[in-house]
Amino acid sequence: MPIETSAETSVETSASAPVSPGLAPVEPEAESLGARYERDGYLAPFRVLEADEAEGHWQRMQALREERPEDAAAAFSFNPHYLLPWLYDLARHPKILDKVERVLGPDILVWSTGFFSKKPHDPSYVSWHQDSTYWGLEPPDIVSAWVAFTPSRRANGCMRVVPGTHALGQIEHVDGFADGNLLSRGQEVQVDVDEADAVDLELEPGEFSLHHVRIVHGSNPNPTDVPRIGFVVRYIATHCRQIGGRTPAALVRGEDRYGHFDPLPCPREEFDPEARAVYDAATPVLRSILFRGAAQGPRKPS
Ligand SMILES: O=C(O)CCC(=O)C(=O)O
Repeated sequence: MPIETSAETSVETSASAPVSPGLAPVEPEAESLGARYERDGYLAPFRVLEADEAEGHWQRMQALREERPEDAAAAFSFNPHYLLPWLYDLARHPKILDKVERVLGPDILVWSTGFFSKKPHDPSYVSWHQDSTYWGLEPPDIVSAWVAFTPSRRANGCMRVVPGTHALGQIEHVDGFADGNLLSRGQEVQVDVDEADAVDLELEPGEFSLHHVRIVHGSNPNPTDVPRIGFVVRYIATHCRQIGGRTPAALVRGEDRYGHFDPLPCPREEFDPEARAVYDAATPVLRSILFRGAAQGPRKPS
């Protein structure tokens, strides 16, 4: 049982943590974050971007949808960091990696990224699920960072987690493919989730949360005027293996002593041809892993 300290009861929310000149980072925080993550399966909130930087990213997304609608739709629906340097850079941002390192250790790869977007008055939702179900990765030393580009609150359908469920092991899921479900297969856990047990991970623009690959989580529709846009980065420890195919991953911290993944370089510019070639080769392999055994394939990007 972790010993409760003041560091454990107030998770640092910004880069403004007190730092004494000449002193190394305060190690007790590292221990307490690790213990809290081990117990709850999530950590939040932390800040990675200032609010205006997050707004800038959201505006660049909207501009790209105007300038290059097909490229943007494809990229925003699957692994945009392969094609957009500013999202690759966000995925390797030291402020996120400093927290990820606390829970995965020093050697970290980015395996994938994606968006979970809900427009104003959007009925889309995310069914209760565990990420580990179809990713074909083991062991489950995998954590996702959910970065808010817009406010993400209970009112507009923020992500919700059920603390402690990461310790239940892999739970059976059924694919629903329901309209409005943002998950690729509309998968849902086959256990009753008591809504009263769920915690809302409310975030302001530029903040992020971390969640374990096995935690049960989901989200409700957005009935408000405020869009809810989240950029998700899935981090794996370098010892993880991909079952069912060889895929790329970006080494973002430490050393890869295992070589289970092909290196993924940062694109030199938006949609640069070399990056696109890597994307076009990797995407069918990844989709075949994610849709293994499914009754239907991926929906078209919107
Ligand atoms: O954004 C959401 O509502 C769900 C996100 C999610 O399922 C994930 O990041 O794993």
